[in-house]
Amino acid sequence: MANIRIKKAWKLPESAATPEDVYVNRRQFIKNLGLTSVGAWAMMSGCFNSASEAEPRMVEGDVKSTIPKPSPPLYPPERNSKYRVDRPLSTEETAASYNNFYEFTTDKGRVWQLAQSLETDPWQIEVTGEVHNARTFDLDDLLDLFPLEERVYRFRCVEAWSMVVPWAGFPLKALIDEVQPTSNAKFVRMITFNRPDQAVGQKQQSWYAWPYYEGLTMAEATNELTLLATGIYGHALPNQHGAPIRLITPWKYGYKSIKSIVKIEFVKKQPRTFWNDLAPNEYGFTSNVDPAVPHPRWSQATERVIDTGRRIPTLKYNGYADFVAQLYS
Ligand SMILES: Nc1nc2c(c(=O)[nH]1)N[C@H]1C(S)=C(S)[C@@H](COP(=O)(O)O)O[C@H]1N2
Ligand SMILES: [Mo]
Repeated sequence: MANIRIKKAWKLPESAATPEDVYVNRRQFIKNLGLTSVGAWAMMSGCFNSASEAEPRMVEGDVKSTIPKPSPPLYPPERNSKYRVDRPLSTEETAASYNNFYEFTTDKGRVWQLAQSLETDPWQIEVTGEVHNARTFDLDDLLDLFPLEERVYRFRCVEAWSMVVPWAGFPLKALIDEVQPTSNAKFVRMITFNRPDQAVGQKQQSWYAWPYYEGLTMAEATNELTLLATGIYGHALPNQHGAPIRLITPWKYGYKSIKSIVKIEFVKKQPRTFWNDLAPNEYGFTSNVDPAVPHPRWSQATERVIDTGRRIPTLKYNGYADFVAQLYS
């Protein structure tokens, strides 16, 4: 009896869910609310109703209306041809209308509409913890300090879709050199905004452990591939890609590439991460792309190119073994 009710109650949210979250969604929701009785389920349906009353702000028009214009002298930055990919670029409209950004919705096709309510200017990033020069930067301070470059990278989501896009950004290492970590700093922890008033998914999907948090080892953070991206396709990031600044670690599954960062903290111990806390058996801390290690619910041997739907073989470290394999030997 209780089982039937659970299935029913989940019918709606699950239809909108993605492979990445479909299981944890249900499990975590039940765990967090301690839902064991029919009474508790009645309470929950009340919370769904009130959530759906708050109409999220949506943009009119098509995805092109959400894409910023190039704005010299910053955008477009010069392309660094050291980082190239032997596959065609994804089209900008495809990449900008197929996103994971749970702060807004789990529906990849609607993130671009809902994410426009995030206010990204002004924006500050606090850099703190085990560093000699702890400091809060305005986004403009970072753009003054660190020259942008364009890099074409592969991008691979754990859900087995992939794209190739030109990011604009600067190496995270440049910021690390600026703030001077102490010898105690062994890991970097990064955190996204917490603004349920601007992010309807944070408001309505309260069972997630907002704000989103991620982490890297110092060796990963200072690897030359690791970017703080502020732009894509020759202009500033549109909100759906994590404006105004997000991480890019192209050899790791996409969930490591935390969006809309507000805090970077240098710490002694391995930090916890959002997806690992939700489903430790499915999402690890390191999370390197590896075709030989299946996700518990699907193979990682191939990936679906978002532009064509074609499946291609997945490469170890997403094709970046030359840059990062030595980190894991
Ligand atoms: N703050 C935050 N960062 C996030 C996510 C998220 O839900 N919230 N999703 C991650 C996942 S699962 C992926 S695949 C990428 C998607 O980046 P894109 O939408 O720019 O392609 O963002 C990552 N960064
Ligand atoms: Mo992802």
